[in-house]
Amino acid sequence: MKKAFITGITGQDGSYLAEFLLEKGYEVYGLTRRTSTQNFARIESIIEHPNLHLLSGDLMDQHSITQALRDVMPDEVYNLAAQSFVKTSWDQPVLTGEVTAIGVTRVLEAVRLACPNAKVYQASSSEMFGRVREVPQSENTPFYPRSPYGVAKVYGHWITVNYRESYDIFAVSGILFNHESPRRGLEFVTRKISHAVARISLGLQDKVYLGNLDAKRDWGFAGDYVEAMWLMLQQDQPDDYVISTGETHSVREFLQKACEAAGIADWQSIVEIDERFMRPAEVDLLIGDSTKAQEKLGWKPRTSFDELVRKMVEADIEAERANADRK
Ligand code: NAP
Ligand code: G4F
Repeated sequence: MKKAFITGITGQDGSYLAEFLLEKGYEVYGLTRRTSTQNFARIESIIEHPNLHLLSGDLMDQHSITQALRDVMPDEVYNLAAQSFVKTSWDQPVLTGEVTAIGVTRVLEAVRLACPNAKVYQASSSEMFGRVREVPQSENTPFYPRSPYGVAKVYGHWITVNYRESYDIFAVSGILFNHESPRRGLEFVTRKISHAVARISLGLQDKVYLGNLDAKRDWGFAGDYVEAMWLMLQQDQPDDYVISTGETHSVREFLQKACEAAGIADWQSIVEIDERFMRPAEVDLLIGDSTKAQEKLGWKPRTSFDELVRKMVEADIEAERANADRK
C-alpha cells in the first residue's frame, strides 16, 4: 500500500485529494495545525476511514514537519498548505511569506533529511503570472506576480526547482489556475457569489457586495485538478505543468450564470460595488494553456464553467435550506 503525506488536508484541495487517494488504495497521512476549534468540516466524510491518519504540525515549525515525515516515511508528499487568500496577503505579507514561501523550503528540507526518495508535489499558482506577459500562459511564460501571495508562490516554485536540481529530489511544481467547488472558502469570489445568490433566492438576504467585476479568471473544478497533482507524481521524470481549462470568464459572467442557476431574473439588482473588495494591484486576465499536461499526463478538465457554477449554487441552496429547516 502506497503512503501519501498531505499538508493542507483540511483545505479545499486537500480534502478532494485525500478522497481521491483513499479511493486509489493509498494510506493517507494529513498534517493539521492546532486551532482552538477543530476545522475538519471538509474531511468529515472520510475522518473515520481506516486508512486516513492525522498528524499535528505547522509549516511555521520545521521540527514538526521533519518529525512527521520521519514517522510516516511516505512515497508521495503533497505540499498544499499555504496562506492562500490573495487579498489577505497585503494585510499579512510577512506571515504569507513565512508560510507560503519559506514553508515550502521547510517541507523540502524535511524531505531531504527524512525521506529523500519521496516524490514531492508543490502547489504553485497562476497568480505567479500576474501582469501577464503573454496570453494564454504556459510553463514557458515569465512570471510577474502582483501580490505578496504571488511573490511568495514564485519563491516556492523556484525553491522546488532548485531542490530538484541540487539534490536530485523528485520535486514537481503544478502551476494550477483557479479551481473552485462547493468546498471553496467563503472569502473567494466564486463561493461568495454562489452562497449569496443561494441565500437571496431563498429570501435570506438582499444583496452581494463585490469588488472588480471585470477581473477574468480561468476557473475549473477542484475535483478534476487533484487528479492532475497525482498524475504528475506518477511520471518517470519530475517536471512542471500548467493545469487549466483554457477558458476565461469575468466575475460579472460568474454572477450572471449563478443568478440564472438560482432563478434570479435581474442580476444587476442584487449587486453593489464595494471598494473594500478592490485590490491594491490586480491580476486582470488569467487564461492557461495546459497542452503539455494534456499530452504528457493525459489529463484534461471534465467540468465545464456552466456545470461548475450550477454545482456550486445548487449545493449552497441545498445547504441553506437544510440550515433553515433546522431552525
Ligand atoms: P485552502 O482551502 O485555503 O487550504 C489551505 C490549507 O493550508 C488549509 O488546510 C490550512 O489549514 C493549511 N494551512 C495554512 N497555514 C498553515 C500552516 N502554517 N501550517 C499548516 N497548514 C497550514 O487552499 P486550497 O484552495 O485548498 O489550495 C491548496 C493549495 O493550492 C494552496 O497552496 C494554494 O495556495 C494553492 N493553489 C490554489 C488554487 C485554487 O484555485 N484553489 C490555485 C493555485 C494554487 P487550516 O484549515 O487549519 O486553515
Ligand atoms: O476568488 P479570488 O479571491 O481568487 P484569486 O485572487 O484569483 O486567488 C485564487 O486563485 C489563485 C490562482 O490564480 C490561487 F493561487 C489563490 O490561492 C486563490 O485560490 O479573486 C478572484 C478575482 C480577483 O480578481 C478579485 O479582485 O475576483 C475579484 N473579485 C471581485 N470582487 C473579488 C471580489 N474577489 C473576492 N475574493 N471578493 C470579492 O468581493
